[in-house]
Amino acid sequence: MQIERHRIDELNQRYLSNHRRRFEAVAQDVANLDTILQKLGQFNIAIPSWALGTGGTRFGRFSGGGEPRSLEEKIEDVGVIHALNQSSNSISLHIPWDIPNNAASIKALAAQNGLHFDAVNSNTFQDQPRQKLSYKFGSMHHTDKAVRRQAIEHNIEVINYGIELGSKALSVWLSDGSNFPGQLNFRKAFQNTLESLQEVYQSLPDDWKIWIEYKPYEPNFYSTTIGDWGQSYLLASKLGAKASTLVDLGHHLQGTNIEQIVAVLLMEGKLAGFHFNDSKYGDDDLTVGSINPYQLFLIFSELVEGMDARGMDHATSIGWMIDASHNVKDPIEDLLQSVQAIKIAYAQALLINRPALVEAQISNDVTSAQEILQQAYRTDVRPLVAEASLLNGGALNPVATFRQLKVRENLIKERGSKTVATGL
Ligand code: PSV
Ligand code: MN
Repeated sequence: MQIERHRIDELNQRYLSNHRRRFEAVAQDVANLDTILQKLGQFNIAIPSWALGTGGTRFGRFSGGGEPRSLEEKIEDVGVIHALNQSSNSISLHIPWDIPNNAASIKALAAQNGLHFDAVNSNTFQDQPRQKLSYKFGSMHHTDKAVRRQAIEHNIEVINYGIELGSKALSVWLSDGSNFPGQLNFRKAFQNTLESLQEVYQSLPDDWKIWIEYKPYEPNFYSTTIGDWGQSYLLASKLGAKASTLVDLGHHLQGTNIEQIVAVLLMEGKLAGFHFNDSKYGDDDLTVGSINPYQLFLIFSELVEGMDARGMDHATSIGWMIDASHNVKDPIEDLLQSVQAIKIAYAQALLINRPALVEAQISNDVTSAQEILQQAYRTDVRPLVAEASLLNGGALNPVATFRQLKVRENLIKERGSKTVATGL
């Protein structure tokens, strides 16, 4: 299903006068309004191919109706999201959940929907039906060289799929770890991982990157071989310039100061990008901004400051992607909400009075520093985000428009009510 532009325009008319009033109210206090609207208009967040179906936990999965049954249908769903928000112009594939069997036609379909391919993701955390050796005790860190070889070859295969699609990065998350003290020699496990990644690194085309994701626990509950940003950073440093650290917001222990991690990685030129989601307890994969929007804002505050300090293009110099899924919402609505939350946090970060903040920091005026940050955070920037979407031909209110256009009802008619998308 493709949404025609004129249908979005028609629905925008309903919200227009209300929007204008709200927009004028906030715009009059924004000094660099045009720049902010332009930056918001250029900002895109990739959609993961595995988030388009209803997710699940190990206790169950409650599929919604009209879920995409193939990669083609997943691309169409991302096309719907992008038509509505004009901010999701790429899709990130997870192999082998979504193998592009005919790259040329998949690429053409994506282009028809205004999309390109973001990073490709490998999967050595599950055994596949025809796989020779098991990943039960890990993949790249495995004690058996043959298992490590299989994992290396899988990653090279994923790079090759990505080359055909025009991707420019391989994103690696390893579930390798241990469940009990004594199970693993940490040093050897790390060394094996490094050597395996080095082989993968050698297969990267010149203009490619490798992004290394970390996670403290799950599925292993005693140790994870790439458990935190330090371990990921160490690997990325040893690998070379094409390697950097990917931050998944859900991959931190409670209370971790993620914004500080982001600031340091950015300073070192080793921040690959993000997997956005939100969480209350662990890797909960909840809608971005649903639990702790202030943390998201603080992360964006560091991003804007750190990227500006290095002269980096906000929209394109690192990878922006959602990595979320859950049981109870329509996946497209969830993704629309997530993208909005990211753009809101970004807009608020752009509003921060930087010179005043620098002044407050230099003079150790802690009270003013907090006031300055919260002045931006407490500004209702939703009309700015809506205006940027409108200027790009998107919906003023993506979720409401999705509902008014009865997209899900149409997808159920087209695909049936008992479909299950691939993914976790
Ligand atoms: C692992 O929890 C993770 O964040 C990795 O990015 C995986 O590729 C993704 O989730 C799969 O759901
Ligand atoms: Mn992730």
